[in-house]
Amino acid sequence: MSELVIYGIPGSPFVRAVQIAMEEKGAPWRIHALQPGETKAEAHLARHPWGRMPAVEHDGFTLYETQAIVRYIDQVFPGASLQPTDAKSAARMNQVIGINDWYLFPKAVAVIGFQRIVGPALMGLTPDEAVVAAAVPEAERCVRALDGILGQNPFLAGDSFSLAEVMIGPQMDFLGGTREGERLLAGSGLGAWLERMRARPSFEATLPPPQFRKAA
Ligand SMILES: N[C@@H](CCC(=O)N[C@@H](CS)C(=O)NCC(=O)O)C(=O)O
Repeated sequence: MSELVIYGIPGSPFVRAVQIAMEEKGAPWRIHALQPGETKAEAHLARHPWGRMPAVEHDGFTLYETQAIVRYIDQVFPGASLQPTDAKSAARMNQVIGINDWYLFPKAVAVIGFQRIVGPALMGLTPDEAVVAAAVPEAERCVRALDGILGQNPFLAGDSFSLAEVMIGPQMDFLGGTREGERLLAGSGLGAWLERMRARPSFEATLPPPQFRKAA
């Protein structure tokens, strides 16, 4: 089985989603690590016109956009399926992936995570407290909505681990490394779910570098 090459900066939640999907499948992968400025360099723009990460290469096939990548991984590699077959659970999984891509990442994790973790760690920036405070209501809405979707189920789409966990897990882990995320998750079902995800071998095998795990 040929390995999947993942282009990105280790520690990025979207890059980690791909790593987690591969670990869950028990399939071979390696990171082609990019330096922070490199996502906008010509070589990477040829892989990803928006200069984002991850982009992947498998058997000469190239792909970007994380949800397309993890769906491809699930189809191509053997192992337990990461997508439910019944319509309602599949719809729930897709709903959660939509929440991730439209609300959780762009409006909450990207803002709070940059201010608290990425900016200070990579650029020596001091968090702008007003920017963080403005993003907290959206983070709270996301945590509340996902907590409601989880309900009493063990996983976001119901009974089994799915691409909903693959996509949301690394984002929540990243957010949970900030004081705002920690506070929002404390005592919630989603917080307990995150602890269970953190204990999975696929999450343990893909831990971000220490400076991206917790805000200073
Ligand atoms: N829609 C894209 C979003 C990917 C994305 O925004 N990745 C972030 C890192 S978590 C990124 O590339 N940031 C670098 C940048 O914006 O320059 C996907 O699903 O892959």
